[in-house]
Amino acid sequence: MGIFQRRPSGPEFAPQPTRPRVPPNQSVTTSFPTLTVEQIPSVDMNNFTFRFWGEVREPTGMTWQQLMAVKHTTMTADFHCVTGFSMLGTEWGGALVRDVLEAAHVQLSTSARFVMAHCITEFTTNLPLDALLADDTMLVWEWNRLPLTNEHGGPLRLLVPSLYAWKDAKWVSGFEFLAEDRPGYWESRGYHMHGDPWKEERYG
Ligand SMILES: Nc1nc2c(c(=O)[nH]1)N[C@H]1C(S)=C(S)[C@@H](COP(=O)(O)O)O[C@H]1N2
Ligand SMILES: [Mo]
Repeated sequence: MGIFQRRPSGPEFAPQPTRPRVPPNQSVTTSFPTLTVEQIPSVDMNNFTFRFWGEVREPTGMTWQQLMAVKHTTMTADFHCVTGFSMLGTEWGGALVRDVLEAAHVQLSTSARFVMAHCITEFTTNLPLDALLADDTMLVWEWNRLPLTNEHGGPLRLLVPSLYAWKDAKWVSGFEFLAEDRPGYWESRGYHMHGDPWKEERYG
C-alpha cells in the first residue's frame, strides 16, 4: 500500500464540526497566576462544615471527613480567565458536585434553579443549577496530583470548566440553592450572570 492511500469516504469519515480548544480572544499561558480579591484565609479542616441551604427540603452539611469519603474523581480540564488567559490540561482531583449532593442526601426543592457558591471569605458567585450538576463540575482539593495550595483555594475550591474561571470559588464553603438568579461578587460588579467563554459572556 502506498503512502498516497485514499482516505475512505462515508459518513463516519466526514469532518466533525468541532470548536477550537481555546475560546475566542483568550491566550494560552503555562503558568498558574493567582487572582484573588480578598485576603487568603486560613482554613481549619477540623472545624470545617460544607453547608447546603436555601431551596432544599432540609438544610444540611458535611464535615471534611465526610467530604473526603465521597467517590474520588480526577479530571483533566482547561481553565479560562475572563481577563484573557487560558491554562490548558490541568489535572484536578476531588469529587463531582452531584456525587457530593447525593452523599450528603441533599434533596433539592422543585423551585431550585440557581445556586450561589459561598466561601469562607465574602466572595460569592452564582451559577445555573444545570452547570452545578454538569458532568465536569467538581469540588476539588488536588491540582496536578498535589494537594491544592492555599493561594489557589485550598483546601477546597469549586471547578466549573464550562464557565469562566471566576465561577471557580476558592475556599468554597457552601451552596445556597436559589429559585431566582442573584448576582455574586463579580456579577454585581459588571461581570456576566452566566459567563460562557465560548459565547464570550464576559460582562453583563
Ligand atoms: N474566593 C475567591 N474565589 C475566586 C476568586 C477570588 O477573588 N476569590 N477569583 C476568581 C477568579 S476571577 C479567577 S480567574 C480564579 C483564579 O484562580 P487562581 O487564583 O487559582 O488562578 O478564581 C476565582 N475564584
Ligand atoms: Mo478571573
